[in-house]
Amino acid sequence: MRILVVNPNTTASMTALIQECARAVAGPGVRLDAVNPATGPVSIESHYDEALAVPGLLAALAAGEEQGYDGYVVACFGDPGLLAARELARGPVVGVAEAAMRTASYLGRSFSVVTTLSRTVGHTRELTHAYGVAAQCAGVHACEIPVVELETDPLARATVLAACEAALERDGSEVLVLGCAGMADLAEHVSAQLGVPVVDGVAAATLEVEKLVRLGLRTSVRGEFAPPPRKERVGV
Ligand code: 2AL
Repeated sequence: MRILVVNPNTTASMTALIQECARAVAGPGVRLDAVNPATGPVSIESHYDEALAVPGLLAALAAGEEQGYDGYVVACFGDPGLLAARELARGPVVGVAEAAMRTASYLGRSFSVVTTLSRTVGHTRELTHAYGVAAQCAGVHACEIPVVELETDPLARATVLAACEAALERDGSEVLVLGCAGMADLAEHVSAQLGVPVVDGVAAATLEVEKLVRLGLRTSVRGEFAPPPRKERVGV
């Protein structure tokens, strides 16, 4: 089985981290690669960034289809372009936000999300409704660390941990979801410190894709997610 993880931002060091965290959970017999687009924003933390990142994500997916991957992970917590990606790929496509939130819903009555900047909170809330888990999401909180600074700020780990602790306290929740693919390596540390399950979407989405492929399940092409209609798309 071959799984392609697409980091839709262009920061190669983050792609390497994502690949390492995805490979750490993938089962035997899974060949997993991670890529990022050559052009686009270095991080995705606004609607504008999302819109600009989607063409590169779709190009990476189209290349993956030519190379025969069995399934895909969209590794950004806004799940940008996820539905378009489903139209393009033969195999299943899972976003890290949807996988993380659905996984968290198995583990307690309520979960809290800790994300990067407060401007992404609204979009994350919208996703909880889209995925049908809004009733279980007790809160979405920002740690106010820009995505690229998760790698460079020596205080990032401590700041994320403090935001997670505050979120549990404020929401009275039982489970944490890390709201950025760039936090993928923090789940174990935060869980050990705070004594609650902490879900990283990169790991959750990787195993979700692996499960779907193993079950022989693919995106339905009966309706909405059929390949997009053939037509001229000027300049694309
Ligand atoms: C993200 C993410 O996962 N990758 C990225 O560039 N931005 N999410 C976020 N909430 O900032």
